[in-house]
Amino acid sequence: MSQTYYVTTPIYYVNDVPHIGHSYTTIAADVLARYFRAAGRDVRFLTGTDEHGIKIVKASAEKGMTPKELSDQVVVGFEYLWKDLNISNDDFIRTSQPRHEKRVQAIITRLLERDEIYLGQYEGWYDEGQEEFITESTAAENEFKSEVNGKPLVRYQEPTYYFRLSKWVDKLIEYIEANPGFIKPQARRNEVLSKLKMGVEDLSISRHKDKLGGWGIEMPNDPTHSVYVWIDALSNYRTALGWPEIGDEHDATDEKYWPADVHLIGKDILWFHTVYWPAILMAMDQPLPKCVFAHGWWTSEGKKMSKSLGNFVSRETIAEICGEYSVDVYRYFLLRAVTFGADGDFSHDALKGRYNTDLANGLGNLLNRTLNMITRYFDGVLPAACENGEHEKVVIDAAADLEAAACGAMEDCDFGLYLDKITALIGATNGYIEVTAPFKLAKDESQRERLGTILYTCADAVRIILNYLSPFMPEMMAAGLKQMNWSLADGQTISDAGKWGQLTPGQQVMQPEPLFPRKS
Ligand code: ME8
Repeated sequence: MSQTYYVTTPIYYVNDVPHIGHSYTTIAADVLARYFRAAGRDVRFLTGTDEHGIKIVKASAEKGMTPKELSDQVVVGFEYLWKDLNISNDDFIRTSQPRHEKRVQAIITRLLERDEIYLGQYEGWYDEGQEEFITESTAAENEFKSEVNGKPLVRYQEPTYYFRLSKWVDKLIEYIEANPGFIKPQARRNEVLSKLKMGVEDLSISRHKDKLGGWGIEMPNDPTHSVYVWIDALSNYRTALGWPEIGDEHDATDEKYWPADVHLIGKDILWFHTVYWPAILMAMDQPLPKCVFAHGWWTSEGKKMSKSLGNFVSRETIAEICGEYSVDVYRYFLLRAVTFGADGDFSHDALKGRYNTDLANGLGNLLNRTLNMITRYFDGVLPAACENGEHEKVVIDAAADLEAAACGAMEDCDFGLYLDKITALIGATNGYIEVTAPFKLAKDESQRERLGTILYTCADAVRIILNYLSPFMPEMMAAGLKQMNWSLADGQTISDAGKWGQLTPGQQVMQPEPLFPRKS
């Protein structure tokens, strides 16, 4: 049985349309899923939508729709976007699905049975945009406005069920300190630890049903209350795997994938994923996810994205970008432009610059030059490498370095390191062509063998580069590998294919068709 790999994205709210931020997390998850599938792991990749909560109720009322109608409409936008961006998710969970709703009730029942939930009275501030309770001191610090969207906080006063979160704080701190890889990047881990050490109150986990117009998951012990949307939403990572068992056809179907290898999230929802979710799992004696990775925030053209500023990168804008460059280039850009974990800015200029430097001048040029020279000097038949010397060693070492680093980089969600190793190999191979000057050797018949060695070396380096870039740019890399007339053998993993010397001399390659024409 192959080792499992379970990657998730946040489930996105349906009160707003999909945009670049959502696409970022989902593309990152897709790259991981594609990489680990190619590495021979048994992968589960989950995404979906978060459809309950006060903000969906309000957004639908503003549009004169029911929450269900709004969800059904917006979910289509997400599904289309994922299809357009070549997202290979194995499941798409909607929190309004019975498979999820019934299991959330089963989770609450377990917590009730363990006396982890009690009835109390809530009075305090609530950020309806974030669906988050805000303490008196934080509310005052932010002038009683949302830290995220600046809208006024709302005063809530109602009987509510509480989860005994405070009871788990010491265990959580202990766990986070003992498991340095649990929260990444490290700065986020430190942030959570210091906030936890300041003390945490019990968590209100129900809402009076009237407030939600009946939309939400009913508390199994009290029909007048609905489950707090974050408890409902976080549970999706387990309910989608058929846990807990409730006697339907989904029972335990995919439980082998738990614990998740990584929950990818944006930094805005770090606390929910690294405090509420693990505490709930601990309270049920369940294993915790291996890692929660919080990436940074995208602005657009130097400013926070907003529809009124005209810099909102919507699904339509993404479609335009993909039309001009290609889906693969968009995917590559998002993960190459900023270190995963840091904030980034999207701009058309940055995209064009990156495209021309990395793809047109770097990779595209290397592929074209290599295939052109094989076509011109050897009638498109790949020559053999005879003797490798010091110049070949530079390229072969860069390829070995990539092969050695790739899997670890992906385990760490370190797309930057992974792509740096690829860029280094592209640079080494382009540099190798400059130094060995095959176009000069081609004029000298006595240098045929040497010329063959050089072109074989370039071709194998290109093959390895295309192989390793496939999770990022699946379609364009497949087109490149087709030009090279090479494909993975049955059962061969991405790491097997990353080893040097797998092209067969005597094999015909195709005339190059530029994959990345330069943009002016
Ligand atoms: O928070 N830059 O849903 P949501 C980068 N339903 N990433 C961004 C972004 C930006 N400007 N804007 C959004 C929710 N994101 C909850 C999650 S999970 C159990 C429940 C991405 O629709 C990023 O991944 O507000 C962020 O965490 C997520 O969208 C928030 O999506």
